[in-house]
Amino acid sequence: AERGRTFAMIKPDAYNHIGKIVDRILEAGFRISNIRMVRFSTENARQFYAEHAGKPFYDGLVGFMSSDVVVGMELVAVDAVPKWRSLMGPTNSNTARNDAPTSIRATFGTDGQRNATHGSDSPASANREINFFFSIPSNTAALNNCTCCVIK
Ligand code: YYY
Ligand code: MG
Repeated sequence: AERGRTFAMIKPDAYNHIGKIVDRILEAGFRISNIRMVRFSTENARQFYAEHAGKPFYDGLVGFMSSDVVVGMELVAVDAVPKWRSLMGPTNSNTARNDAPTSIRATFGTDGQRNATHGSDSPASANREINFFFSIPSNTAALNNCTCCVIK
């Protein structure tokens, strides 16, 4: 088996669980080789999920993904792509609670849209997603303007 990389992202609904999710990633033996917080514009979200354009859930997904900040990570491990997808669990968090009750999506997600994390589906997707994510221009104003949490 060879070491490879994948792209992981903590979605807006899991903002309050960033630390716990990063802990699970490290405890599972991944190396975090890059990490960044970004607020997706609508256009960023449309591009990131371009493969789903035209599907009934696309507009809702784009709105959700641009509703608050995300944390993207480049993860390195042996068989990184399937290893991270297995740690996340099934796409729908309700399915995850039945089929993989200790998974990240079972623990921190809500439903078929608000499912806490993203993971690449292949090494080619990982390359594309890492290049895309770490090339988004920084916008610190957007990071400070979150509407769903209160700065104490
Ligand atoms: O790769 P993964 O995230 O597990 O699922 P995809 O089929 O690629 O869908 C991407 C994303 O879209 C999913 O994480 C939630 C959302 N979504 C949705 O809102 N409703 C669906 N019926 C299917 C997917
Ligand atoms: Mg996918």
